[in-house]
Amino acid sequence: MDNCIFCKIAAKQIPSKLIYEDEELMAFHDINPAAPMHLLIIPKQHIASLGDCNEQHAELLGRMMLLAPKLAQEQGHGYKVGEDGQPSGGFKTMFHVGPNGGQEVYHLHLHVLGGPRPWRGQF
Ligand code: DGP
Repeated sequence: MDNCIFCKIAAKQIPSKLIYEDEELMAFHDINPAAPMHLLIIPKQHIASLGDCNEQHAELLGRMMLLAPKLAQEQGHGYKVGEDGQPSGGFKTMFHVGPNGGQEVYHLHLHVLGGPRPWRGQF
C-alpha cells in the first residue's frame, strides 16, 4: 500500500529498530514506547486490521501471537514460573481494532509491552 507507514517499514524504505524478520513477519520497537519494552509485530503483507482477518489468516495470526513470548524472552521480559510455583515477569499483548479500539495505523500490528509498571496512559 503506497501510503502505509508499516508497509514502508516492511520494505525498509523508512528505518525502524528491527529486532526480528522472517519471510512473513517483522518486529520492531514502537517509536513512542508506553512501557520499558514496547514492540510491534507486523505481517509484511498489508492487512489493514484484525477486523479484516478471516480463516485464511489463522496461521499468520498464530505465528504473530507465538512470536510475542519468544521476543519478550529475548528482550529480558519473559514470563516465568519459579520452582515455588510463583509467576514473574511477563508482558501484555494487544490488537487495537478500528477507531473505538484506538487503532491509528491501519496495517495489522500486535503490541507487546513489558517491564516494571507503571506504564504510560491507557496501557
Ligand atoms: P495503534 O494503531 O494505536 O495500535 O498504534 C500504532 C503504534 O505505532 C503507536 O504505538 C506508534 C507506532 N508507530 C507509528 N508510526 C511509527 C513509526 O514510523 N515507527 C515505529 N517504530 N512505530 C510507529
